[in-house]
Amino acid sequence: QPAQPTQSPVTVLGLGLMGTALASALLKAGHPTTVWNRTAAKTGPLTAQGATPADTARDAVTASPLTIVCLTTNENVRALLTPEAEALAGRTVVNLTNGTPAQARELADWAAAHGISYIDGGIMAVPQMIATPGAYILYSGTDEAAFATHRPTLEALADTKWVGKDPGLAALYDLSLLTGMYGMALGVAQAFALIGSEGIPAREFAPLLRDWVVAMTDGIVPGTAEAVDNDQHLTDVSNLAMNREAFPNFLQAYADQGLRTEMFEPFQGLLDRAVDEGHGADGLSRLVTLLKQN
Ligand code: FVH
Repeated sequence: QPAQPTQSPVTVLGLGLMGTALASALLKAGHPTTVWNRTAAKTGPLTAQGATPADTARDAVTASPLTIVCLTTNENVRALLTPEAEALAGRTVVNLTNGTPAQARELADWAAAHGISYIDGGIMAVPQMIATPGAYILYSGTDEAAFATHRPTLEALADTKWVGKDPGLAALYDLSLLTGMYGMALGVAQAFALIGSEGIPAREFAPLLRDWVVAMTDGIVPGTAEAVDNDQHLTDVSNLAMNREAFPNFLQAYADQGLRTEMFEPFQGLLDRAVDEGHGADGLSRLVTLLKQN
């Protein structure tokens, strides 16, 4: 019987909902996994799955060539890793904590100054999706060779998408994708509130709303991309002047139906500015340029 290839050891720092899902996936894929969490009790379920709990973060990072860290914020990551710089030298840190491009670049500079390979990541999944089809994680960092070395391990978590050597890129892609999600979620919330103001059950309205949002997304995303890349925003479909005149009806209807208008008031302001600045004949893609600060 041929011997099974030995899986590479990994350390996971931070065992919140996401860190626990990551460590569990690594264990299921056969990786010797060392775990550490500020609140030690959270190591229990993973220890039962075969993980090795470490008493200190230092013990944890020295147990493996690769440390995956997933805390609440990058401020916490910085505070946790700073005293461990020497122990991490010559090893790789993959930081899957949500953060900004600037934070990722700062952590990468700190790591480079201490001989640590730093890869930043953005998880495009909720914990329940880890190690299931459809989940993926964005990665970027100056040391692409370190990513190549650890890619087989990282594949145990989710599909890997390398987005470039600038450490800030994974966060940029992550926040941009989540921005699209939040925009959609806000619209969906207002739509359910509006339809529900007349007692129509959300469940009854949901199929209509879902199909509408999917169809609009299929049209708007590629159409906006074309317009932005060609810097050509004129439209014969639905221009900003028309939208500016129509949108007060929406705000009025929200108020008439007993709803708050705070979420969509800024949109009226943006439409007003677009038309006032001479873009009335353009489509909604023009808003992309108007969102830039001068
Ligand atoms: N959960 C999700 O759906 C999203 C999916 C996309 C990625 N996000 C980001 O992942 C990071 C962690 O999220 P999480 O869901 O695991 O968060 P929590 O369950 O709240 O766990 C937080 C862990 O962070 C530890 N921690 C907090 N502060 C410190 C600190 N100063 N020093 C050391 N560890 C710290 C905390 O430890 P404890 O409270 O248990 O002691 C947890 O292990 C996050 O960036 C999401 O945006 C998740």
